[in-house]
Amino acid sequence: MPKKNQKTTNTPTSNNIKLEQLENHKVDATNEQMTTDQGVKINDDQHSLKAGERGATLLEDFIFREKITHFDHERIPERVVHARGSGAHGVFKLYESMAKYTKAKFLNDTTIETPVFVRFSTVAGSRGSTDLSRDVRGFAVKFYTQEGNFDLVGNNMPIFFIQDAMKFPDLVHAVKPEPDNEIPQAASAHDTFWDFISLMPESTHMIMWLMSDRAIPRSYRMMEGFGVHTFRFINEEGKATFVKFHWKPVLGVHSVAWDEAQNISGKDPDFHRRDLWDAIEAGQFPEFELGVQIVPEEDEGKFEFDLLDPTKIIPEEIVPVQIIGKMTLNRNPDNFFAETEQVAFHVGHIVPGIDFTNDPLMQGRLFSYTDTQLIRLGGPNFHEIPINRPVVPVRNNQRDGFMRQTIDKLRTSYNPNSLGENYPLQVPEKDGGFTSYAERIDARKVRARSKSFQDHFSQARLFFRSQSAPEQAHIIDAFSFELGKVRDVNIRKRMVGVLSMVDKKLAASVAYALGIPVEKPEKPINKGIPADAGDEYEPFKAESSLPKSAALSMANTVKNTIKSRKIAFLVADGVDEQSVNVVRIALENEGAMVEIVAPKLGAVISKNNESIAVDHSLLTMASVLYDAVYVPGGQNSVATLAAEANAVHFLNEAFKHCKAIAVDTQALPIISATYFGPKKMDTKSEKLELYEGVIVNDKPKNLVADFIKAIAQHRFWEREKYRLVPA
Ligand code: HDE
Repeated sequence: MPKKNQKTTNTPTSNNIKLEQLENHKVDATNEQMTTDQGVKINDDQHSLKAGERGATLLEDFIFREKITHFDHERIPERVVHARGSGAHGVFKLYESMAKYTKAKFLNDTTIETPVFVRFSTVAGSRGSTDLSRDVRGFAVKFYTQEGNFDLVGNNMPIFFIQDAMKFPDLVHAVKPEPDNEIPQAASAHDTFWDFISLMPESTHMIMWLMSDRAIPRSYRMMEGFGVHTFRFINEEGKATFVKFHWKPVLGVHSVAWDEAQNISGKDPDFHRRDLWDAIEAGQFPEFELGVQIVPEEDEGKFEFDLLDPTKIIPEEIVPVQIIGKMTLNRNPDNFFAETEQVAFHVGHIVPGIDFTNDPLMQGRLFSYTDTQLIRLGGPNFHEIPINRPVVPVRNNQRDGFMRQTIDKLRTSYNPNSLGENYPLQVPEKDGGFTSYAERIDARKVRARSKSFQDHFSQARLFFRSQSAPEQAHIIDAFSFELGKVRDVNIRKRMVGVLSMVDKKLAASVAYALGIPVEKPEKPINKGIPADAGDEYEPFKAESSLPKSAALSMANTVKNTIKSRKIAFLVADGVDEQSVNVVRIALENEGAMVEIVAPKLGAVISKNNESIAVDHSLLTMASVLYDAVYVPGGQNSVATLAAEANAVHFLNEAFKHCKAIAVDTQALPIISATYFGPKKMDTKSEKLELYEGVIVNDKPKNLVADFIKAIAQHRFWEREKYRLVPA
């Protein structure tokens, strides 16, 4: 395991065949001389060539021209969606063979370690936008399998806004900054987005997820991933089975509070990117288990929703998620542009044993991804960019095009041919040649949508009702915030009308916050379907037969670990080093990361004259960048902190965001200085539980167990009801 602060990028590539392949493309200028792109050694990189010291620059200066020209062309277009992302290398290991369902080799053999490259992203913001916007997160995984690349290009939400790819440009135009003033950046809280959404009731289920805390993850390492569409597995006998893919983070699914998200966006807009990078550098490798929901083909019609409808989940209570393997991200990229920016995912990159379905969203995606890479990466040879290359040979008759790297030696670039003995040869199915699933189709060409796609509210309702009380409150707040930013009152009203189809309490609470009445949803509520419904059309009111699904609430997630959680220790001169060390060691033993935060940088001198290095000053860090905070004892330290506005604010904010707070009993004066601290306290009692997750103890050893338990809980949302802190 690499030591803290040691770049994993320097660690050996071990037996990861993709990393070995990438090694061939890497250069390191250490101990090397500077040259031009043509390999000519450069003598002066400081001055352009001039006609005299004070004269004009000469056109013949090929060194200057080359440098500036290259610089002028450094930028490529950012992705039209998912522009901001962060990548990591890793491996995927199968727990149990899926041979019964799929012939994909990487899902058959538990001894194979498949290299992967993952890119997590936000959707709406541009490349330089904040990580913490309320948004869907992309979760794209490229498996470099022995049968070619398989890309699972998913999101952290299991459904999507629209049912037909035809509407994707409309959706994206609506959510992107408005066209006249390019406002707002990376935010859905504006008129055009809600205008569109309020007219597209098929988006209601997705909107519930987007307004939930899932849209503001604590970390890329703590969110689920979903393939969204129903795919097909195909086994050796050619039998097809429907499959939905899930990624489950080993650390559980956790998020931040909305107020916190907005603060993080200012204090550290790279929060998720940094968190992913730092965790990997510290050897706290992010892990995600791969799960599948398997549905026999014969059961396609057995559900109260259509398996091809990407606005629906298959509730886990109906078809359990079977965990089949684990992905571990264990290496940061060496070069952001070469790897994270140039990686090109495509839902159409599949391998034998996996196939598509007729989900109309998926079908549209099959066109879009190559098309977008052609412009973004500049031509048809983007598969030759090192990060995109399969780890198996690529041989075909595709030729030429911008930036072709391969030097094809054969005279023939067509098939059939006799001059080149017909090479490269087609491969029979039994030897691994890809064949498409021979789905029977007998249909008319129509522009239409199946009636089985018309229930837009039952799963939105299922989602809302499956949430814990605090999660429901957050959803109400999120709608109130977003629609509160909408200026057109008709859009607000229309949206509240849509919400009334989901849940009366939800609609009434949002309407109250907006100061408007709940009105019947407008007719026709959906401009998209059905086109010929006319005045007769009433929104379809279906009820899910499942009242609740536990898997939908983050309240039920993994809460048994504090691994990789960041804990701030607030200290000043005179701190009791015992009180620091005991707690620090205990937390670090559990895998947490402790940082010493003090009024100024350098070191603090403890009660017994020990020097304790300070990681950050209060000026540069804020509680929103930590999971929990601890104030050790030591009278002078505590007195300094209690008089330090930034320290008191730090605690107030941590309290407001419902985080675990622990204080040595000696540190109670600083609690008294906060909004949530009682003004008078009985410090004689050994253990005080002030509020949920606020732990006071005069013995560091005793404090530790409660503190660890509290951090593992992630948040004490119950505390929000006090509405104490104006911070
Ligand atoms: Fe994408 N999507 N998408 N998308 N998508 C892109 O491809 C598109 C959809 C997703 O980290 C683009 O290379 C259409 C669903 C991820 O590089 C583009 C439709 C899901 C990423 C594109 C969808 C996704 C993209 C932009 C509706 C979850 C980032 C840049 C039919 C299952 C991949 C690019 C990365 C990126 C098109 C809907 C996931 C334009 C037309 C549903 C994670 O091709």
